[in-house]
Amino acid sequence: MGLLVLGTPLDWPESEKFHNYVRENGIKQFLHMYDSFISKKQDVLLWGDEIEYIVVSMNDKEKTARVSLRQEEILKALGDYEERFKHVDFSPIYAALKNTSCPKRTNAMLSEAAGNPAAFVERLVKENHTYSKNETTPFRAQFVVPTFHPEYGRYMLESTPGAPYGSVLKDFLFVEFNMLLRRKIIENYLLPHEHPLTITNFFRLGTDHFTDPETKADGSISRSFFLPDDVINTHVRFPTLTANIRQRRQRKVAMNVPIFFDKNTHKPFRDPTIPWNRDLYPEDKNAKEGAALENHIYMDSMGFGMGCCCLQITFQAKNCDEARLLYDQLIPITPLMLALSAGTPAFRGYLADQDCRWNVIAGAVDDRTKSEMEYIPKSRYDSVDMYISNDPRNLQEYNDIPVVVNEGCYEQLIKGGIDERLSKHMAHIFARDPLVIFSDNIQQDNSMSNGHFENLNSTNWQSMRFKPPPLNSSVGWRVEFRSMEIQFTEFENAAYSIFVVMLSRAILSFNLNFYMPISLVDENMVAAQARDAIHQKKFWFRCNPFPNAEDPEERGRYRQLSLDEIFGGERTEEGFPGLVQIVRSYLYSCNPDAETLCSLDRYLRLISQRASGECMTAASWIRKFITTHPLYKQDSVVSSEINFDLVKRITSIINGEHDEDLFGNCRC
Ligand code: GSH
Repeated sequence: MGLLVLGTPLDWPESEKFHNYVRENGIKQFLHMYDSFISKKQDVLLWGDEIEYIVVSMNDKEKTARVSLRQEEILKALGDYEERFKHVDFSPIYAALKNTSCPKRTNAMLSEAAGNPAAFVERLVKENHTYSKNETTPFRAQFVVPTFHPEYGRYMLESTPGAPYGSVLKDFLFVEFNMLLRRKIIENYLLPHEHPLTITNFFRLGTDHFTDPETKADGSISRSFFLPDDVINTHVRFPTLTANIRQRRQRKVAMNVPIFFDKNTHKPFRDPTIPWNRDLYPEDKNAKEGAALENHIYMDSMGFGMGCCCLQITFQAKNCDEARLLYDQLIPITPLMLALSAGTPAFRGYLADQDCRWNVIAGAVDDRTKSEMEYIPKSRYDSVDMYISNDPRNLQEYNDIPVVVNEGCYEQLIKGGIDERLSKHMAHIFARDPLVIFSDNIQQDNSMSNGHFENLNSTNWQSMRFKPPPLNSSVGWRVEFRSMEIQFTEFENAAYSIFVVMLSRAILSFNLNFYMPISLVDENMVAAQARDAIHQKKFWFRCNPFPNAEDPEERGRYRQLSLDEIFGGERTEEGFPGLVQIVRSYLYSCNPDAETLCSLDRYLRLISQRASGECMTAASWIRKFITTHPLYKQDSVVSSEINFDLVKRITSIINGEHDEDLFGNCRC
């Protein structure tokens, strides 16, 4: 989540008058950025993660778990914290942690450090903890306190490390600590009954009594049957996005996730919780007129999607060309990591017959009108439509799905000297309308501002995002990897992040080629979301990504493999060695010391074991918890009691309790 602009947003009919103006000037801003930065070379490889949380309020007496709507207060306190401690050198904390192998002690130390890092460091120094900055903390963020940001849901928080991680292997050792420190800092500002959970969605979002404080679903912004407007972040950007998507679309958003049919689920399933006859807003008739499907869980508001949490990684590349190549090479990896991180088997209090959030968010911000749906194939939140690198390995035949562009913008880009592929990509992003325009921010100096450009780039939420350098900063060309679902623990979130980062390094240093027709990547995106995709689905994959693949026989060889084969290898002589093995080779090529190797090995083992099914994905684990709960009636319903016990159990796991199903022997 970038900086939030203050001001007055235009309502939809008013904002429509400025769409072309915003687009034209957005392109001018892009051209200015491009010209200013294209020759900027040799940035260092940096990266960072973003973690999203759902704050849950527990009531042990009533046995309820609800989402807590205290985002503003919590963020205000976290902002004060950042201000107060921004000059504290955190390196002694990381150094002390590195010498602690016991997770319980790590937890206790981090809780203490999070409360008052200055006092904690003082104590460490007094107790004469020796540490050498150079040896123990290559992580660049010595003096940077983690940062916290708002997100769509008023029960959500987001955190980032505070400064990017560098390219040395040793930095990886600080990732998990940094993530844990962030959670501990948040915990300091919560009430005793609140917990910051890293779960992809709240299992009973949009059911009865699911918020604390209690609210009613009758708001005019989303006009949802189920989600009160009070669950939307109150910053004007978010209600405006919500209302404008609905208005542009000329009806409410509609997501229908197939219900998981269990023994006692009524067949056909016609959801008894839908207030079919409500007559509060004109959109109330949408459901009856076909928006709500039989045998599905129907959702009708942006919050069901953007109220989900994910794990995102942003990389800074050396230069624009490298960013474009990395963007392309990671596109085929996005569905694989989505499947491996699956964590969303329940929506609105029902078990679903799918495991991921992806298509729900896609539907939640789908602003296309009925007629546009006939010629614009995807929502503005969806998988990438085209590769953008000028690398000779990016063959035209791989770009085999329609890419809708704004012709005017395309011409403007070409005239501005941008090559065909990048022009097409940007004109594709600019084919959408700007969703929120602030009246006081229309006039911008295109050489000083990138507001109009960002307006569109940041509301095209695709599985990868290409980000030019912002003006007036030292930040370079970046790409964002956006498909992963958030995991319960720092151990897992560190493992998934580090795996993707190491894979990106392996891609660049071994010059790997994962290109394949983008239509097949899209097929994989569908497969990734299936229930138990690990065991049930196969994924298109280029099995010889190595540079010797010039031979025409090798070219274009993609086959369907299981995730176990893709990550763990095909286990035949000629077969694909597996992504984990490729990452291991990269790791060894960096000559790691034993400590680094041992630490990173835990992460690689988790990735392998998740892909093989030895360890469960969060989605399978949650599903098993629900279906084996003594109060579960085999009717697909996640009752309030089951939800409470589930949240309790996840909280204990986050706090260090071992779970064989999730971690096998990896989290030690
Ligand atoms: N939580 C989302 C997911 O699970 O994929 C990702 C976060 C996201 O896209 N947030 C929206 C946004 O616009 C909030 S409406 N973020 C700012 C951005 O993408 O630049």
